[in-house]
Amino acid sequence: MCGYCGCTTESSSTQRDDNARNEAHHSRSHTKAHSTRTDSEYDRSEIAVHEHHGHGGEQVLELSRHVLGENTRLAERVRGILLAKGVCALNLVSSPGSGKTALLERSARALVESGLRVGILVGDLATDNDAKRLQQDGVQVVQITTGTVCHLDAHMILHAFEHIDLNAVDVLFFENVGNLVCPASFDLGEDWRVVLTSVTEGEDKPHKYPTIFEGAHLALITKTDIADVLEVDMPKLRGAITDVAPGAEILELSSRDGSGMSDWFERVRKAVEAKRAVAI
Ligand SMILES: Nc1nc2c(ncn2[C@@H]2O[C@H](COP(=O)(O)OP(=O)(O)OP(=O)(O)O)[C@@H](O)[C@H]2O)c(=O)[nH]1
Ligand SMILES: [Mg+2]
Ligand SMILES: [Zn+2]
Ligand SMILES: [Zn+2]
Repeated sequence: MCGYCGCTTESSSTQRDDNARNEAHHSRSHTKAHSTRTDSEYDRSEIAVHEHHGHGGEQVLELSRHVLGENTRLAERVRGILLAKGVCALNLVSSPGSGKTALLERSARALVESGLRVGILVGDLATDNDAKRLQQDGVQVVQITTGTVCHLDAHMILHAFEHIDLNAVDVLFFENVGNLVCPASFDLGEDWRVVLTSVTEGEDKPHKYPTIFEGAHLALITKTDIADVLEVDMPKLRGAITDVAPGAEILELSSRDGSGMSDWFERVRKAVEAKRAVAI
């Protein structure tokens, strides 16, 4: 029996075994979430279909899904554990290659130097490349290999808690699977969702993938060191983010040359202090 999530999956001493088990375990959850509304675990799911015509007269179908039920219940459990431990959790979401791991490599070093204890749960379909990159003194890293699942869910987070000492963590980062779609639907019990969009991706991404931006507390425009050479229209990109996420603060930064990083560290420290103030 898993101590954190209460499921009957047997605990395993190796991350490799745990990953294999999670792959099977969570592939099933994911298939359920995406395949049927009548499954008992997801019977509170809703799929809303809205049909209208675009500017060119084309037919547009908008499908939106709010997956409640099991993930929401487990995300509340994550939230409760983090509150009891006084751990601040930040969920980093973006498309593949936007610079999540590079940001965490640099951030972890600086945050540890400033006296914070850092944990990172990193999700990828395959390989532990990111976990290896993130390994450094004072940082606990757990790789979650998701197999065919293109997002992290709360159940995976609870299992990862079996491999990390939360009593020795002040700030816990979830590096989500690189994907601008599903991670938006899966609450991980985090305090903040942080969405990254790099200057290489184009100014239209917030309009094309609004859901992931809408729920974000903070939007980071990454790789600003190469913005000029790409002739990025920064006001247009910032405007697109504000259109879909008027409440999100926007920071511009580069993990390569370090510009904008001190503002980001300040936000992280503020989030940690806010969590400590409400911890039980
Ligand atoms: N020029 C520049 N390159 C960067 C910056 N941050 C990351 N990169 C590069 O962008 C590529 C992808 O960076 P990652 O940090 O691996 O991106 P990621 O979001 O973790 O990718 P996935 O985990 O695969 O989703 C790497 O080649 C990085 O060196 C930056 O600030 N400036
Ligand atoms: Mg990465
Ligand atoms: Zn479980
Ligand atoms: Zn998915």
